[in-house]
Amino acid sequence: MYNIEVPDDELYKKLDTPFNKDFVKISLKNDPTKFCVMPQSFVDLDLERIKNMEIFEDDVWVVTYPKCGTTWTQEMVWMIGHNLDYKTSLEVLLDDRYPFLELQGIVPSYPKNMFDECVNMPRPRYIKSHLPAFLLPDQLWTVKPKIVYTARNPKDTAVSYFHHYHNMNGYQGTIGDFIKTFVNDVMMYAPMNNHVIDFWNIRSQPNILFLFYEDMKRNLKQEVRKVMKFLDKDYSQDEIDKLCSHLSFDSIKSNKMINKENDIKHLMSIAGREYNPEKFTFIRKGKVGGYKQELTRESIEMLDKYIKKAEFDIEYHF
Ligand code: PPS
Repeated sequence: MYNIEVPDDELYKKLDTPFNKDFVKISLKNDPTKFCVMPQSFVDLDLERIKNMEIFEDDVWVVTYPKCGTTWTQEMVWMIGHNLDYKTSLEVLLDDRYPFLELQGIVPSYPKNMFDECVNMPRPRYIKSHLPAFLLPDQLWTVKPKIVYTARNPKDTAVSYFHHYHNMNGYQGTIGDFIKTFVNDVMMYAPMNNHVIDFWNIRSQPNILFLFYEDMKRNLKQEVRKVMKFLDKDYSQDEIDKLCSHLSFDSIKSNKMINKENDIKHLMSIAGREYNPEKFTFIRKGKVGGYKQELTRESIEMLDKYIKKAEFDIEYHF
């Protein structure tokens, strides 16, 4: 079903970090345009078991390309799906309420078997993944549980991904080099364009809700209402206002159940580095258009070309 290719390209090697290395290009044998770059450990651990995973119609998935507002979307969807259960939300880590399916495949030293965690969750299961559509479980497309997909403009996504890679994964290269790997589709989870297109093309199916990070920034209440409708929930205006405060940038940033502080500390200690919240926090800037302050003209042009290359009818709001 798949071709697993070990790419002979210097750019891939630049991305090796203590957490993710030995990247391979996984493609569909009968359609090589469907490909994704992942570490070999993902192939060894997760590829087959995820493909064959049993899906239930009451699952609620959040799927995104990395750094598109996954965590924010997860908390919004979880709260709306759980009758605004603040008590549990404030007591249980989001990563335990909404586990990350392929985390062990991409970080093999991660102490939990995340696949088993997801499989064995009490139903309805809430599951996060960054995998592209063609690597997700086959049964997703027949059982059709609810899937919320969030997209973000690739320029802010790439910058956010750089900071993640630099601070959490130990990437030593420059931001300019990172953008090169991003637009050349050799980044982990690349290509971003195809990732988004595959969900954009099925966005009108009733079990898919396609959101934009930028819309959440501009009018969170409106996006909350979309999710309520999608999950058949009804809350009062006051409840929606309270939820939007809970989901605000400052609130998420200071919420230890959501801001991944412990995970970052753990990952950085494995890499022999010290966590310093003055330098990096997972909930970092939370801006639309923040790339303008961080990228050179050359990198912006590269990303503009990359977006154009996709030739889809999505208009990103920068
Ligand atoms: S990951 O690692 O892929 O799961 O990361 P992900 O959660 O997708 O993306 C992290 C970025 O989302 C921003 N974020 C927010 N922005 C605005 N408002 C709220 N409430 C919020 N919560 C998370 C976070 O700051 C990261 O973006 P950057 O640009 O790096 O700040």
